[in-house]
Amino acid sequence: MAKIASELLVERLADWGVDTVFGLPGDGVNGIMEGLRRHRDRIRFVLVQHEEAAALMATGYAKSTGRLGVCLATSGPGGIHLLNGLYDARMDHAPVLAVTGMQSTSLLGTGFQQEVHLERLFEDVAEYNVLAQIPVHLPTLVDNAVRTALARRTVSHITVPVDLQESDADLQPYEGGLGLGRPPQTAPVYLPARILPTEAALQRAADVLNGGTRVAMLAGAGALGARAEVLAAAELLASPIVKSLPGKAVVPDDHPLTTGGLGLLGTRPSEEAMEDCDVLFMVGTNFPYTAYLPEKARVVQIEADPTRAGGRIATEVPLVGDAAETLNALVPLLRRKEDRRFLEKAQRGMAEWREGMAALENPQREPIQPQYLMRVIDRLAADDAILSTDSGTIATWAARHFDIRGDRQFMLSGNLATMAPSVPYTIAAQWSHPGRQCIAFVGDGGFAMLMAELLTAARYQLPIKVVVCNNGLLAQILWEQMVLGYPEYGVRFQGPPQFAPWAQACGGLGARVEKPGDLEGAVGTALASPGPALVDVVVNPDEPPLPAKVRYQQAKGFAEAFLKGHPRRTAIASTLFRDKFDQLKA
Ligand SMILES: Cc1cc2nc3c(=O)[nH]c(=O)nc-3n(C[C@H](O)[C@H](O)[C@H](O)COP(=O)(O)OP(=O)(O)OC[C@H]3O[C@@H](n4cnc5c(N)ncnc54)[C@H](O)[C@@H]3O)c2cc1C
Ligand SMILES: Cc1ncc(C[n+]2csc(CCOP(=O)(O)OP(=O)(O)O)c2C)c(N)n1
Ligand SMILES: [Mg+2]
Repeated sequence: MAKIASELLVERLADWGVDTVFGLPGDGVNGIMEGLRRHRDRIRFVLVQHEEAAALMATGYAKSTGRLGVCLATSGPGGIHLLNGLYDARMDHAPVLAVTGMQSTSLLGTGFQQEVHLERLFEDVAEYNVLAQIPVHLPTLVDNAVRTALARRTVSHITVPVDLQESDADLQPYEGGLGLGRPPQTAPVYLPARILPTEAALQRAADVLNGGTRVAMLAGAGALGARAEVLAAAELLASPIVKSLPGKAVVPDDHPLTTGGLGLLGTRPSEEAMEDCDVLFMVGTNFPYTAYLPEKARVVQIEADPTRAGGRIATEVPLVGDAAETLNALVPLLRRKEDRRFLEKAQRGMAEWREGMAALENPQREPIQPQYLMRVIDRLAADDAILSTDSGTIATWAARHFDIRGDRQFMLSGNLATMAPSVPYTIAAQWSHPGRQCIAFVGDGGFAMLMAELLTAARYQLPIKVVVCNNGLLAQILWEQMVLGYPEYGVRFQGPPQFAPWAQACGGLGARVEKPGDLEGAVGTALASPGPALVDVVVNPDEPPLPAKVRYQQAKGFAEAFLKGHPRRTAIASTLFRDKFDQLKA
């Protein structure tokens, strides 16, 4: 059997260590599918139901393993479907390669069926973006694409015309030109460089940090591999560790040095630490909500990408380097702070905050409080569970009522903030971490968008767990409308939809829970079940995801929406009253 050009592409991906391609075939990639079939001992093809999910799986694979994620889609509509997942990868700095099909070279420019120029469409999302033209350069295009994705933690894209995919691998290119270049021959090698700030820069940073009396650290996704170093620095500096949401797993939530998150989903002591600190120490974060950053503090930042060092706030010492290595070099220059009052105040605030949050996890209340649902999952999940959540109020409950402990990981679509990533993320996480518990905590709106992927989980016997926080509406947007002073509009589905029958139809376990007393049993059974399992939990739709400090404008908007005739004002007011009552009682 003569080798076809697609095999050059597939073999080279395997040489790079790629073991999985998430995708869906079509007439635009039949040649590549044949290449994958011929090399199925080296790379597994995971068939999905929707290409958006394939791209999100590639992103989830990259986020949960730190390795390159790869997805495949056919020409035209297949490629177009990938886009949202690719933007998620790009914006959260996950290395992902997309391979797509393109119409035959002989037809390009004729407006043929599915002649969508994906290399133009992907111009904005893909940093390396190329239309392959001849077999002999395919390995080099793969080398360039993979190296770019890894080095810049971004998206690469190769689109391959169908005739090229099926052509002989040794088909020779046209000859011509001045003959100054050979057909490329490169190697599948990328060795990351070690980047460390200079001694002088480290000393400047240490001087600012040692000079502060109230240092607050803000740690983000870039510090996920630097737990010990972050803790060592914070301990010396007597600094509360505030975490961005994607950085939730940097340190455990019950560690005495952390005050949890910052922003709308954050905690009050984190907000206060930002307001009162005299030095802000940012580590591996590009935190976007600048209104939550201090107005006056001196700023030191550790950031791996020089283009983002100092990119959010006026920064005195932007240190370019890896979080763990830079902290290792910096810690010997730090003096242990004797005055630990700033940290102690944050710790008192945090103890109070956690009590207030626990009071909202009331197991008696009916309908079920989403906070209670999240805490039940937290209590029953393994110490190395991987939890993914979607955009919506679910993100608030996950931020505040699910604790990182042990080796738990946490994923969400941070900067794109798309709905529906967590079922695909969870499938990819389960695929790459077969022994771990992988849980998707989703809203009814987000789950319905990509719920077909339960079929994918069942097809590959992946024992993923899905918990639907089912309020029958797009709650996040309802609350946003109210904060703006608008009564709700266009956010309510017809009753909380039924998802358990769908899970059963996919061959998994499916349970519906409406009574709080049934919750622990149902979640426990799902977590223990050997196959995919879904628990559809009807929760209180009137529970607002309140910010830690309600600002005047937010309260005013709420009141205005009530006055303009919000249809559920009585139910919402009664929920707010019961929340306050539970907290006072505690
Ligand atoms: C519904 C919803 C609500 C949200 N609410 C909040 C909220 O209240 N609070 C919140 O924090 N977020 C929230 N987010 C997420 C938010 O939009 C941003 O995605 C997030 O704040 C960015 O976190 P980050 O800076 O840690 O991650 P990123 O933006 O990914 O930045 C990480 C930085 O670390 C750098 N880096 C990577 N590796 C290293 C390394 N080894 N060493 C050093 N640097 C490195 C990267 O170059 C990058 O600049 C929400 C998202 C959703 C979907
Ligand atoms: C693809 C996409 N469409 C729309 C939005 C805007 N949006 C953000 S959260 C949200 C509601 C999500 O509803 P659901 O999944 O039910 O979660 P809930 O807020 O009800 O907990 C919407 C519509 C988005 N972020 N992404
Ligand atoms: Mg909902």
